[in-house]
Amino acid sequence: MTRGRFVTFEGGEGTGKSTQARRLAERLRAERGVAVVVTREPGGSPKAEAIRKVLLSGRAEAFGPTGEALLFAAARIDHLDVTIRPALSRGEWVVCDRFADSTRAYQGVLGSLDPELIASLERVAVGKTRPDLTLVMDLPAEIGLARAEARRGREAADRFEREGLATHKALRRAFLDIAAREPERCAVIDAGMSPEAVAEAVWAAVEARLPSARPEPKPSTEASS
Ligand code: Z5A
Repeated sequence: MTRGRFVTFEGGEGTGKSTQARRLAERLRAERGVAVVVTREPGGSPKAEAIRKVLLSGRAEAFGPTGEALLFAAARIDHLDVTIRPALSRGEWVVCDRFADSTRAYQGVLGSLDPELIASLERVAVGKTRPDLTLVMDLPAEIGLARAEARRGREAADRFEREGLATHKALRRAFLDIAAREPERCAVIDAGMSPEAVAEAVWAAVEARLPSARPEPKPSTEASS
């Protein structure tokens, strides 16, 4: 059986990753007829969801930036083992809301972690299961934060949402840097358009980078004279 495709959404807060991950999955099912697993990080498996709670509550901050990065990696190992690799082996597509680029960006920016340490953790946690396509959702940090705040309502901000505007601007740059370094894997999407227009841009990137397997043209049955 052919391995499925692995697509990740990355970018700052409130850039529409969850919205677009859901929309892409629906369109893949409808237009390509493929089975799709929609998942997220941190989380995506029971043990990783438990780690997510600790990370977003801010309780893991006491371990310092390296400790937090190790917890993200531990969650990722379980998520890959339990959810992502089995789905890909079944020939399904996996659409994941955040993945290893978020560790590069967030732990790189927030903890000033050595990129070599982050790369080593990525090698250990991710191994060969790299995304086939990463959609980097790009939006001015002010707009993303305003969207996230409006959606949150009266709920308290989590450990990462509490970071200031300067940090969120640095995160935007970090994601754009990743896309510039790996243009064959990453497509930058203007996330400032309407949800419908963003969905079209996402679909165009998927069609261009991961075209559906077209059937071989049938050999002509006409006798050649
Ligand atoms: N983190 C990390 O540090 N290291 C790691 O390795 C990983 C993660 C994997 C997870 O938070 C946090 O963990 C994350 C980084 C850190 N921190 N932050 N901040 P999360 O999963 O809870 O949150 P998030 O990933 O940042 O997602 P989000 O804030 O929920 O935003 P989103 O998924 O990008 O957007 P959305 O939920 O689709 O949309 C947000 C709102 O905007 C919503 O009301 C939508 O209806 C609206 N929206 C969406 N699209 C549009 C458009 N096009 N126009 C107008 N309004 C829109």
